Amino acid sequence: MTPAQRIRRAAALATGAAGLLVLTACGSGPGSGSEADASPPKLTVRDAYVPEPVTADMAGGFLTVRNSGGTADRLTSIESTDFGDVQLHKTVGQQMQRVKSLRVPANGELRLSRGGKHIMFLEPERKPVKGEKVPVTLHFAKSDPVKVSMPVEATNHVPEK
Ligand SMILES: [Cu+2]
Repeated sequence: MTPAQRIRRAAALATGAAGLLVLTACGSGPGSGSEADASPPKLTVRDAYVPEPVTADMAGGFLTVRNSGGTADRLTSIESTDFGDVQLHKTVGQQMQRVKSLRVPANGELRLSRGGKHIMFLEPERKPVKGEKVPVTLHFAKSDPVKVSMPVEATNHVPEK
């Protein structure tokens, strides 16, 4: 949001003249352009794969989101026509925990990998088999959705570095 938009939004929410005065005083002055200087997030996805699951009720998914922009973003949700429920998980000790979103740092990457953060595919339409592809759409807080076709690999597959 630009400072002008923020002021308009805030002004629309404010109900009194006093509030408007305060907001005007807090508005951007010359020289406060730090946010505008940073380039927006620019995302690319690579190394996506789904190990063929051992059981029929869930599967893990891994990929790396690279951000070459100057602003961080967040992976907020994932959907797939092949699964009724897709969650974002992190691993704490031996336990998996659901998280609401995962940060994609500016000029950095979010790496999902075995034993760490991962995609949890639940309620499969049918069990994914090696050689197939799992279509997913990644949703981000700032960037447009990204569609990825995740290849199903062998259960013990480890990606090359
Ligand atoms: Cu999990």
